Amino acid sequence: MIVLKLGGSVITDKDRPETLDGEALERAADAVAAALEGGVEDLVIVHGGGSFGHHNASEHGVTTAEGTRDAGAALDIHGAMTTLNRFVLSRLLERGVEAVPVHPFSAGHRDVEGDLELPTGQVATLLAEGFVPVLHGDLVAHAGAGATVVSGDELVTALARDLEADRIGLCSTVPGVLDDDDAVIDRIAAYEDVADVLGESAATDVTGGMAAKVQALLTLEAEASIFGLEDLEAFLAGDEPGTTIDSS
Ligand code: IP8
Repeated sequence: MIVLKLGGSVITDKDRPETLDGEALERAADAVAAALEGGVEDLVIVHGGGSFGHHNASEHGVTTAEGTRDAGAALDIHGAMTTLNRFVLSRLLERGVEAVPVHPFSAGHRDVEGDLELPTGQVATLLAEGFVPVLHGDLVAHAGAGATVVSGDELVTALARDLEADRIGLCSTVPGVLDDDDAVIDRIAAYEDVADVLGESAATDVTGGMAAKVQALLTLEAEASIFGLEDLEAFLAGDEPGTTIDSS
């Protein structure tokens, strides 16, 4: 099983609120459709927010830790993400991909510690029935805090762990994890390898910066790749483009 994250900044125009990067989204959808036609099975897609969701969340002061108990605010943020999800689904459907939505707001929650609980039975069953489940960064109920943001990266980690993914791909705006000279680092086996480039600690990096991504991916059994849109097809074909993160 492959978990593929399409970065929000890849598929939207980050500078303009609620604007797609239509060309990039179509390119990503083309690559997914081609891979499925070429025999790839069991693909779960997660997309981020980019210019959808983030500005709504910041207008309402909502983060992964700071919640809201205002239903209007919750609907505003969740609604922006479901709007983007519709666009992603429609580009996939147009290409014959059997893509269906799974909205984390209706499925998951955080406990009082902020730890994410995400049931995955529906995702596993959809996969077994031949669908391509498409999840997205969203809000989730958060014990003691109302509703808080769940990022696409957190969903990727939870899905990969629970469904025992074979491969994880993060399609990003950069071609991989970059070193001080902006060259792509080929392989990361331990955080110490990159601590001087990415910073010693990812503790303050809760919203999906590279340090947090790498640290989260290092905790997983499966090999993960971080790559740019130009390498999505290669990743889905089984190559290891960009940076490979493998702690095994
Ligand atoms: O772009 C963001 O998901 P991300 C979700 O993966 C919201 O961090 C609601 C801002």
